[in-house]
Amino acid sequence: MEAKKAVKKAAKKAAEKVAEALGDRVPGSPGSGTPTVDEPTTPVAPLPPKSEQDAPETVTPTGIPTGAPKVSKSQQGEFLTTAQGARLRDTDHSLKAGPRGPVLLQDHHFREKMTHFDHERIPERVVHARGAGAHGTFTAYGSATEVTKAGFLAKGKETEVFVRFSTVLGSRGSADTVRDTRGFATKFYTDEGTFDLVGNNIPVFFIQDAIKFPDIIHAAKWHPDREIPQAQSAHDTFWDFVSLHTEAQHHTMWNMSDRGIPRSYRHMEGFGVHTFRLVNAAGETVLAKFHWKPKLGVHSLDWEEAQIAAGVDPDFHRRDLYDSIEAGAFPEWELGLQVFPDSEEETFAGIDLLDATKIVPEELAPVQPVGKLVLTGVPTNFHAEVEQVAFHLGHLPPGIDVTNDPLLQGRLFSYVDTQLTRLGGPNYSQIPINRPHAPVNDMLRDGFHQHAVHGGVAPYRPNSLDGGNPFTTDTGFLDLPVRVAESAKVRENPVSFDDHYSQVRQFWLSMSPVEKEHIVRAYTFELAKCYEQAIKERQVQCLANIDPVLCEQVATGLGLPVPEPTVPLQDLEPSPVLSQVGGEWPADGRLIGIVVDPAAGLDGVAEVRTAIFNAGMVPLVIAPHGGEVDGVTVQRTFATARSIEFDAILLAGAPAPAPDAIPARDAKAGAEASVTVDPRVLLLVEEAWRHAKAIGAWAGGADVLAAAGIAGTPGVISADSGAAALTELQPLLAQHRVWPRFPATL
Ligand code: HDD
Repeated sequence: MEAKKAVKKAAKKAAEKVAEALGDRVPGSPGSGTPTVDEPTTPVAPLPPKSEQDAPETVTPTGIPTGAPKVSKSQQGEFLTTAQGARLRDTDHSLKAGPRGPVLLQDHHFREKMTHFDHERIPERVVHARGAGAHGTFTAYGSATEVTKAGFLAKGKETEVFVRFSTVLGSRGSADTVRDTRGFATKFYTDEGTFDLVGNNIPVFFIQDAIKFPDIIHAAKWHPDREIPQAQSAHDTFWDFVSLHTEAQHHTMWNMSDRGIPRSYRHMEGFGVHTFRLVNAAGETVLAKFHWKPKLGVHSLDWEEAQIAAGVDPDFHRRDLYDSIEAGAFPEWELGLQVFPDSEEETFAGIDLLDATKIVPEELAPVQPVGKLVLTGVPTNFHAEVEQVAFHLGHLPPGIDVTNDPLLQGRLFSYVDTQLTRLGGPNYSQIPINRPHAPVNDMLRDGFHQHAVHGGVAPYRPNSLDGGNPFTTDTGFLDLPVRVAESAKVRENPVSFDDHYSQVRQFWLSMSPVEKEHIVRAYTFELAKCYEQAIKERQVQCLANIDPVLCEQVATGLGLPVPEPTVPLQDLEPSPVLSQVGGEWPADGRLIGIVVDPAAGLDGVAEVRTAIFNAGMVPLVIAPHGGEVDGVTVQRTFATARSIEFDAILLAGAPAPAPDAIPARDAKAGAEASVTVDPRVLLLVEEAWRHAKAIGAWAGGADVLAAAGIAGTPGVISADSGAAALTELQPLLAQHRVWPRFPATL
């Protein structure tokens, strides 16, 4: 009893001492500089968890329960805590020996906060570091069941997916619109295990054998001495490699075409590239290539537009993806298959199906649609989902198997291997975004970042201690018993891999004149950025082996002689489907800028905005200042708007130069101009015109067309009202660009 009293007395004395030391700095007391809420001395029940804070494995971002057990939960509730859940009084001041310090080592909250921050970053992907991802659903048409037993391709079956798009060469923070190949990787969380289709927007690859992957990437990425250029192929080492290693010429031609600068991820095709082997329920096999066909068609940026975007909005593609999903213009693709007989030679129409530098033209083997992908959910947390997602070509469900394509075979090693460094160990498939939606019952144990609490004592087979569990099953994944050719071990390619030029020429011959013009300009630009004369000359020799006109044009641009071809030119039948020009596609989610002149009033602007919304597009009002104009909300000002953001421009007025147009360039006055227009509006219109975008005007807007000197040119509309201008504009948008405006001389 006495002892208890003494303890109480000592505790009281200690408390008085603390109070005396703290004085008016008692947290929560007036003037203490710390929050005045009662918490945590008067605890209040934490708020119920917010639904979006549920563990990602239980509910997908589109709100569909995955049925997985609730094993982890992200942060929730009202009160700030330590990582251990202890509530905190203060997170703004270090614990110091008096207000002027020094800081005490014992400040465990400081150390926890800082240590965690210091380790927030993980290594970026060695390739495809820059990317964006989204959630969605794949719905199968059932048309593939004849050739594959994969359950997710059965009629009407819906499967959750996560897609990550990327560039290849740049670092995580690099610009989206650089000239490069784009990654198109899809994770299907199927009931029979995850299927990863890890493709690109280009159907061929630089190399035929994976052992050369480090070489092409070393050549294409920055120079090792100064780590420049960033996210560019326009430099010596890239062109050194592709001109010496001519199997790369086909992929390079695609890169130099408009496919290398997509308008957005929504406007890209995707290709599984390799040939896969499919097996149906009867055990019959076929060879097949996977294709993604965008609902909105394949469209590209203009090269100048891409360059401006890289500075003005480096996140152009990422923003487009997320904005379109949030606007309800859900990106959509059809998955299609090109199917070939599973012959012993593994060729089709003379094309070696194991050569990843070759396509099979769609005119020879049509792409048959087997399902639809719709992206509907943006990530909740970029790091947790987009950064940590890990794809692997070996993630295959029953019904889909690999072939002996030597590029594919090497990839089967690389993707798991790279995650060990990037995601810190072998348990990355337990990270929420990577967790299969099929039940998992493996015998993999322990390792860094092990999250599972495995029961049982016998993670081995056979066992008699865990009731023999788990069992194998005959319905599981079957490695197809494909015959392996009898041969000596060699480091050699088949002879059929030797043709490096015929399909490159076929691509060139399949392009429209304007696309050919763009290809010439791209090669000329990129090679002109090289310093080494020998490299330029060697690549020009490669162009001579593709086409004399292409070679002559580029050589002239570089000031080089035109060489003779060193291989016979082969004229394969052109494949018109490779061209982007000539079709019509939906304009869903396209951005229409509307320039207004507050001084002249906003006649017809509200009406045209509604009409744009109703057409499934997004209107953005551009005015001299922010806020509202005549009750209409302004989304962009003359200071923030740049032409690259808009797919078309409508002009509702001719705003005079505003005071903030400084540093003022002289407002340009066209020959017929009767008014002086704000120079930024003129720049906007001039760029839109140069990039072959549709431009419409009504009321005072027609004066801008006159001031820019573009009235009456193709794709420039002058109408009586905004609604009439929009009606004339829509067919132009369906064709993506006003093609006749590009000077095409080829
Ligand atoms: Fe690869 C990432 C696509 C050949 C090695 N690759 C990666 C990504 C895509 C592709 C889209 C990004 C995945 C993501 O978003 O996380 N890669 C391809 C295509 C190829 C190809 C379509 C040829 C047809 N790749 C290829 C080869 C190798 C690799 C030949 C090596 C043998 N790729 C990798 C990698 C990466 C990768 C190093 C880096 C990050 C990652 O895997 O997860 O393992």
